Amino acid sequence: MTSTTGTDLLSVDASRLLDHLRQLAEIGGDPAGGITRPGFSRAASLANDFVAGMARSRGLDARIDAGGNLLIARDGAAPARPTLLLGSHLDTVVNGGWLDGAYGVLAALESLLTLTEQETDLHTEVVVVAFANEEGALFPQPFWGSMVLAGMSDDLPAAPTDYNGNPLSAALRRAGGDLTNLPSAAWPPAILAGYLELHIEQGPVLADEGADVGLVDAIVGRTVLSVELLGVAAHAGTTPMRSRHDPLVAAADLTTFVHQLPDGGRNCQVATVGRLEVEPNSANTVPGQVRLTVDLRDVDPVRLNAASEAVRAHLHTLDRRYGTSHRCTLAVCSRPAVMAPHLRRAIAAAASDLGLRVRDMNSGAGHDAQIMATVTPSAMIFIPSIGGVSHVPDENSHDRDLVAGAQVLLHTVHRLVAR
Ligand code: HGY
Ligand code: MN
Ligand code: MN
Repeated sequence: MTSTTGTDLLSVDASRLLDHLRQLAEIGGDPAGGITRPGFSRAASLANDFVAGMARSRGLDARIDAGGNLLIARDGAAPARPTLLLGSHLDTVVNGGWLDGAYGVLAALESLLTLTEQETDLHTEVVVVAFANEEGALFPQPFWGSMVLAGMSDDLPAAPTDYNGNPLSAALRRAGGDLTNLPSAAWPPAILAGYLELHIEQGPVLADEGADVGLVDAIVGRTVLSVELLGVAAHAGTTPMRSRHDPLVAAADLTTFVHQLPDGGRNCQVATVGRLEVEPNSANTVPGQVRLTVDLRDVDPVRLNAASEAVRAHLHTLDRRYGTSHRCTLAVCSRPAVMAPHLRRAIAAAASDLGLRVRDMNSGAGHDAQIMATVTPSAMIFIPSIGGVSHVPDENSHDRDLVAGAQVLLHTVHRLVAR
């Protein structure tokens, strides 16, 4: 095998990357469409097993840490050596796409394989990470794995459960982790040389503008409020309209209020009611209780907080208007993150060497990179999403963009860690 001095000969194995992506997409296929591989589900463990098996078959080490993260390193990599982490996540939302997260993990693995096969001399170790439960689709603690690795496990619930009340402890043990030993999975910031995440844009900007690569400058902060609206269940036929306390009508009012919050950018950037559960959910019973989520996002923490306060104030208005009551808890609170300028410069230089058109942009989606940015310089590379869609079965990107993004990652890593 010849070693490479410059980056001109450096290239990912495009067919290997695309094959790996398509094989991984077979895991968690959902008859209702797309991929359903929620964090800590059996499908998510099968995805970890697939990627770990592939890495081991090519001579790399692969292990699961106490938080359930998959870590892949060169054989015998010194754990105490400064390390550049590359990664993303393998879990998905329900009926999600084949690239959200998976692309970043497999492209990171492709970088590590290429550098190893070409015997590139590295002054800094490179480790690939597939973070556990980034989405929070079953266990509603998104960014679980990156928070554990970043040493933030104290900010996670002590006894987390899934949406059905099942404890995480058993599911995490099945996934190879250990809820009683999370601190052992934290990396000392001193050995972290940085974190890079390659990801699909999940929006329309790059495709609309004909850019090849998105250079992320900031990632939005995200607040998710878990809301319960409490009314009085009653017979749908015999209960007069004037005496009803219907939480579903209040929920409809709240959903419209949330939808209008962004109001052309005056408040937070985007606001969404994405989950709604009605009880008893019976055609001939006035609902007694509604549970819903309010997802608010903005790059400015002040605007994000103002939007959250506006929702809380409106809940009291609903109580008076509909004779209902409410409970509101903070389910997710991730801070906005600014990406590291020196890593962004390395990405821009790599993309320029490859003759690719780069576009600076914010990320409207949340990512593990915003958690990692709290402990080490972090940066993200986006590629175009066809039709700008994601978190749906139609999520897709062109092969040429999938390969180009992986090349940018590889060349960026080479610039940062090769002697
Ligand atoms: O919700 C998000 O923005 C990310 O996909 N977890
Ligand atoms: Mn996602
Ligand atoms: Mn993602």
